[in-house]
Amino acid sequence: MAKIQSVKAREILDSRGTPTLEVEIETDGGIKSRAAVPSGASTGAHEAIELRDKDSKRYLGKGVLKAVENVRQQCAPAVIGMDVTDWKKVDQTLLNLDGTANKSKLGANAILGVSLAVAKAAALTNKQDLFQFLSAGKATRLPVPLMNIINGGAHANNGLDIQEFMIVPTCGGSFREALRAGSEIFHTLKKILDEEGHSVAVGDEGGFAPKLKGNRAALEFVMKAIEKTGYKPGEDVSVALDVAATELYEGGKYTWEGKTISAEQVTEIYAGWAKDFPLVSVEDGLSEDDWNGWIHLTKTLGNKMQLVGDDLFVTNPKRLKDGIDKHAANAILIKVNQIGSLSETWDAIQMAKQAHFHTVMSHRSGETEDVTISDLAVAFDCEQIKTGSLCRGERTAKYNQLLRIEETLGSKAQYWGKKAFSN
Ligand code: 2PG
Ligand code: MG
Repeated sequence: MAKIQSVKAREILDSRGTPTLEVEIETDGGIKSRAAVPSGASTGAHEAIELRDKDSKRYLGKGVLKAVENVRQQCAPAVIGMDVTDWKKVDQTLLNLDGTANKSKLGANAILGVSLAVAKAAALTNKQDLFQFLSAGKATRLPVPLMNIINGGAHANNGLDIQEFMIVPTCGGSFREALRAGSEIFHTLKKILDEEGHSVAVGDEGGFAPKLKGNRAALEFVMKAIEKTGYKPGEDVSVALDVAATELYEGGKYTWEGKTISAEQVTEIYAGWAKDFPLVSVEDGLSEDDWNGWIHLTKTLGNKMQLVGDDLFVTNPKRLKDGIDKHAANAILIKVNQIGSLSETWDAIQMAKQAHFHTVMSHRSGETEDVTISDLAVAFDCEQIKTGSLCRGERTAKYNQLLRIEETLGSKAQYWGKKAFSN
């Protein structure tokens, strides 16, 4: 048993230069841990509340000093003295303290910072890595990375409707080799874009953000890069999208490359692309409250590809249950700050697994150097992880942590590979 002795919080900057919150825990055994909270741009309406100061005199209203104060004044006194290894009980204490359905009292950022720092302190107390502690030493599988090499939507200003064009290296038999494939393709893409006179500046998640003719053109560039690097599309490396379609939705319709179209028409576009490209996964292909559209999409394409609910589910077991019951989507994106505690993240993953939904651990577009999600992906046996492109330190930090985990596992390590997409 190790007791929580102190809980500190501070305002730091995320990868966009916007404030976010960091929490530090110290136990009576002298263990210290630290966790930072990520932040989204294309946030779903049903996410837990990220508390911001709205004081226009500081950080354009985006300061998080209120959340910092909530950790210091409310969370700290409630959890000091508790057993740090009983992280679920600590989480429950925080949830009770907040008492709201969407964490609007303390802020999901305040609660999550404490929740993650406690889990890390617990692992250190047990002299284990976080992934080992959370899986009771059982975790052995490394997730397939969905690597976002062309950025659009809310993450770039290049006019592309679709937010993320991702490569999916299932080849190589290990995470390390899959990462190499991703990096090589990323560099080839840079060369091709440059040769054709396009910008190779990057967006928020480290993918290139060229001004292209449209979504199909972006997919064609990705395909060219895969082939030119020497990988077989569909065999070694596939393609995935995060459409973030909530951002395109208004009045029951979708604005798509200047036209207004229905959910059925959007579904037809994906069906067409699935014929032309090795498209294995589409995330948020439709908007967060377009349940009828999602049901149609899942009926039409659900047996051909992975359909991931991000804004649709917001890592919330209640919304996920609706999706499972309605046969909407067949996979869930997992973002710790959408729900705001580690325990509830775990609950969402368990529910997804029982329903045979695939799970994709995910970063946010606003990240920090904190690499907790890499450990969570392995600990909770998520088939896939989405953590950006092959540049920008806050993205590569997560890949580098997965390399360390794979090395720690040694001969026990397995790579999810193609199985990550099978039923
Ligand atoms: C998403 C994420 C992460 P954001 O939509 O999946 O890629 O973006 O954090 O801006 O919501
Ligand atoms: Mg998304």
